[in-house]
Parts: sequence; C-alpha cells; structure tokens
Amino acid sequence: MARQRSQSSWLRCLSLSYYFRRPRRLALVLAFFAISTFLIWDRQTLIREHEAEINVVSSENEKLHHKLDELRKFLREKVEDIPEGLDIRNTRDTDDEAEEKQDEVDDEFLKRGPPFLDRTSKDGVVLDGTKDAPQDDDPVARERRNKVREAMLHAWTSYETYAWGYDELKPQSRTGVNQFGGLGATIVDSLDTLFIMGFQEQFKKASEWISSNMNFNKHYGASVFETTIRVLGGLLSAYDLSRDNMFLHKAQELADKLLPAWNTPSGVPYVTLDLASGSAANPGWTGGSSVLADVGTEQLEFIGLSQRTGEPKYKEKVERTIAALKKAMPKDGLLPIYISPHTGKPTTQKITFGAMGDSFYEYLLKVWIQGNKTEVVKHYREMWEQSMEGMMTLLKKTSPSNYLYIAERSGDALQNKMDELACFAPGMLVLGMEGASEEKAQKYLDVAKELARTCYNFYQSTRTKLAGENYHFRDGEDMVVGTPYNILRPETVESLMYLYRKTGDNKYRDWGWDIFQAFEANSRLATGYVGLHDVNSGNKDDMMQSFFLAETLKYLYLLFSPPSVIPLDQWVFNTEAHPLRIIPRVNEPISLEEPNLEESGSRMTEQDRKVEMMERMRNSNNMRSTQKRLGRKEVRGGTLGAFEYR
Ligand code: DMJ
Repeated sequence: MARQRSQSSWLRCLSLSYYFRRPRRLALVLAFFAISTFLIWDRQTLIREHEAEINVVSSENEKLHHKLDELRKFLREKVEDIPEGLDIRNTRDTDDEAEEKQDEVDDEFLKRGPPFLDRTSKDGVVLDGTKDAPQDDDPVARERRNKVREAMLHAWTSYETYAWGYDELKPQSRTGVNQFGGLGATIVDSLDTLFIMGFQEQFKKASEWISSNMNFNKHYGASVFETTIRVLGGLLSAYDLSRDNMFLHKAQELADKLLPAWNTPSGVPYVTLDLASGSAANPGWTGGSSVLADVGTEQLEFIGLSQRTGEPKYKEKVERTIAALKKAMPKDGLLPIYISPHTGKPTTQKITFGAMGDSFYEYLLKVWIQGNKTEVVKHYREMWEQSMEGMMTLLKKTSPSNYLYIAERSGDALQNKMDELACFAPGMLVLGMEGASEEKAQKYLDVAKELARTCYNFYQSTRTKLAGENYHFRDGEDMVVGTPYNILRPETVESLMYLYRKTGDNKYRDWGWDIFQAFEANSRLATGYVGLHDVNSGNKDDMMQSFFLAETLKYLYLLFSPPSVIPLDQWVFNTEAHPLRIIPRVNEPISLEEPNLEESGSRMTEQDRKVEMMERMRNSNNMRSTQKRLGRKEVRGGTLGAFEYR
C-alpha cells in the first residue's frame, strides 16, 4: 500500500498542473533547465574552440617538423662533406663557389645515390656495382669482385627462400631461426651490402620488410651490444646510403628502447635488456659484470644517431661509459674484460684482443675517426694509442717460423693463445696510422703486416683452408687449432682489405681470394652458406650467420673494388661492417665528466652495494670456473650465454 502511494506522489511531479499550483517549484525547475542548457552550450563551444586551436597547432607543428627535417637534411648534407677539421659555419659563408659546387654534388647524390654506384640494371640486377671502372681497376679484381657479388646473391636468395623474416637461415634444415628476438637480423645486416653491390630490387624488398614488419616490442633478453651493432648500425648505414628517413626513424625507435641499459650508477651499461619492458641486467655467466667489448662498442652508433637526429641524449649515455672506462684504465691501456656496472671497475684480470675485449679497442680509434679527428674526440685517440702501447707488450713470436701473434694475459701471466677474432687488429693498426708520429705509424704498419701473415696462416694451416676459432702456440709447433669450428667470420678478410688499401700490394688480394675460394669449396650449399664444426674434418654446421652477409662478403667485395668504393676518408665501418658517414664534431663540449648519478636516474642503492659485494666474493671464488666454461664455449661478448655467435 505504502509503496503504491509513494509511486503515485512521484508521478504527480510529471504533470504540468502540479507546477501551476506550486509557482515556486515551477520557477526552480525553469531555472535548473536554463542553467544546464547554458552550461552544455558553453562547454560545447569551448570544446569546438579547443578543437580549432588544436588543429591550428598541429598543422603548425607539422609545418615545423617538415622545416626541421629539411633543415636537418640541409645541415647534414653541408656538414658531412667538409674537409677535415674545418668549421663549416665559417667556411660556407665565405666560400660561395664551393657551396654551389657542393650543392651540385648533393643534388646528384640525391638523384642517383652515391657516386660509386651504377644504377643501371639488367633484369633488376646490376652486374657490376662500381660505376665507371676507375683506371686502377684491374680485370682480375673485377672478375673476383663479381664472383663475390654472386656469392652474396646466393646467400641472400637462400635466406629469402627459406627463412624470410627470421633472424638467420639454417641452410641444412631449410628453415629460419630467431637468435635476436625476431628482428630480421639478416635483413637489416644485409641492407648496406645489397646497396653497395647494387642489388636494388633486393634492397627495396628488405626496406619494405623493415618499414612494415620490424617491431621492437619484444619480450626477450636482447644483447644490447648485438642489437646495437647489427640492427642500429645496419639501420643507420642504410640511412646514410639511401637517405630514406624511414631508417632513421626506426633507428631512433630502437635506441629509445635500448637506453634504459645505461641507467647504472657507474654509467657502464648492463649487457642484456628486455626490449619491450626496458628492464636490464647482466647474465650469470659474467658473474654479474658487464663485458668490456659490449659496453665499449656502442659509441659509434649512438653518437651517429645523435648527429643525425640532433638529440644529444644518445651520445651522452655512451660517452659517459667511456669516461668511466678511462678512469678505470691502467697505464698500459689494457682493460680487463669484465667491468662492474655498479662501480665502473674491473672485476677480473683477463686481458685479450679476442673475445670480449676486441672491439673496445677498435671503437676508441673509430670514434676518433667518426668525429673527424677534432678536439672533441681527441681523448679517444689518446686512449687508443695508450692501448696500442699495451698491445705491443703482448706480442710474441712462434717457433720455428716466427709468426707474430697477440698473446692473452691474466694478471702477469701471458697465455699463448690467440682468437681468430683478434685478426681485426691488423686492419685497426693500419687505420690508426694516420694521426700517429712517423715512427709509430711505421711500427703499426710493420706489426699489421706480420699479424696479417699469421692470420692468413690460421687459414692455410688447416685441411679445409678455413681458420679455426682460436690457436695455441707451442714451441717447435708454430700454431695448432684450439677450438676447431669456423662460423664464417670476417676479421681476417677485413684486415686484408685495409692492408690492400694502404699498401696496394696484390698479395693481400690473393690471400683474400684464397679464403673466399675455401668458403666456396667448404661452406657453400645449394641452400646457402654454413660454417664448419671442425676445420680439419670439414664437418658442416647448420647456420648462416648474418655477419657473413654484413661483413665477410662485404669486405671481400671491397678488397676487390677500387678504393673509391666507400672511400675511407669519408666513411667509417662499425664493428659489424656497416659504413657510417664521417661527420665532424665541432663546438661540442668534451664529454669526460664523471657520470652524474642524479641525472643518470640511478644511485648506488643498498641492493647495488649488496650486488657489488657478492660480485667481489664470486669473482674470487667462481671466476676461475666461469673462465673455464667460457674457455670451452668461447663466447665473444655474445651475451645470450648459450650461443657462440660473436
Ligand atoms: C661480428 O658480430 C662483429 O664483427 C663483432 O665485433 C665480432 N664478431 C662478429 C664477427 O665475427
């Protein structure tokens, strides 16, 4: 009953007569309607006005972005072709003629691509990548170069057929495998090789894959180093060669994902990182430490990215690492291979120019070259020369044939072992001749020649004529293979390329040709190229490493090309053989300050302190067993732990 009554009294409020009898309530209701109508109208007008403003701002923003892009492009084109050591802002203003001439060259570049490329193709394939066969191009070299091009086409087509979109091809299984989180490592690693060799269709297809499929939101323990040298380096190089902005955008997107690795108290980054979440760590097999070759081989790419985007944050991170390493560097310039990300100090005594040490030394020199040898990068050169002094103390000779090699060291004890990976050193020494005193330059060249002879003999001394992973040196025996596999590595042919360019001595081309033929004889299958489990038995593995296309074939191709193809005074190769344009660094502050803990977003927490203490304890107890394990696996800075790919 009560419920019925209350319902009917509520319904009365809906009838007009109810209000006529109660004028006050009527006035209240009318006022309520008037105010709400006004408020709704007012909000809507405001929204419309804001929308209009947003439209104006975003179209202004777009225009500004466009202008900024143009400005960047303009500056890049102007800055990169300046002769060494000059500040363009002064030169350009006073040298109109040079500017006009430069503009012509730039226009030509934009229209046709780099001058060394012949863009005419037969059936979509350029048969010879070099444009106008310079006079110094001899017919034998030309023929060899074409054979290398054909090898690249075979490797690429096999990958395309059986493993498209995967990181790498397993030629025997005719399938793909993802060792790098499925970022298409072979595609991105091959871009510049395809471009330089003039494979336009293939380059286009690879670019399209990158534009639509390359995705960094991946949950996996990425090696910061591998991702940097292969993917970031590959993208930057493709950008420098093709001028396609898509590559630069991708590069920046990737670098943003990698940056959290540098949030450590010392500025020395962690070596693995989950790309999607940004959480970074060091693997157990390093005893919690970072790896020297990893943390010291990211500078070229991140500095290059800052130069091309105008965003200083990338170079700031990697240069802080160098400041920390400089502080930890002993007098002889030789840093041990494990460094604590918490203290920035070494946690082992092991010194090597092979696995886990190598490319740190390479990048000290190359950052100096990349910065066009200006004041801002002088300390890199100084650190490099210091390390070379140290390296000279590791040089020894075999008996009976006097092959020169770089020994390894643990504390004061020398170990008579050398990795094939250390065969990059002759090339580095040759590259470092410029800028050295006459006496030092001669020494570098002499040592480079001798080391190259040793490395060539690493190949020649086996049954397959392919080098093993490392060698031991025993009195009376010269060299014996240690770890017997060959995974299509590039270091020796890389050095031969530098030596040939420096000396013009055909012997280096012949040595490179021998190595190429050994790959053809032992590693080539109908479905791609494989490594060998054992260089004496010739037993094959089932993996075509992406660096075979990025490095080994590219360096061989360049060995047989005139020096005008990727001239070394305009380009510098990252450690994965991706050429980057040399861009002078002028008017920049010299970045040698200590890492700013506030700024780097990380302090030494209680947890960090505990980790550091544990690290120390583990190092004294466990490092020996870790070393043993590494000795067996020979992982070179490859921070994925189980896989020997570096
Ligand atoms: C490549 O990934 C790079 O050259 C790196 O610096 C060393 N290892 C491989 C090739 O051997």
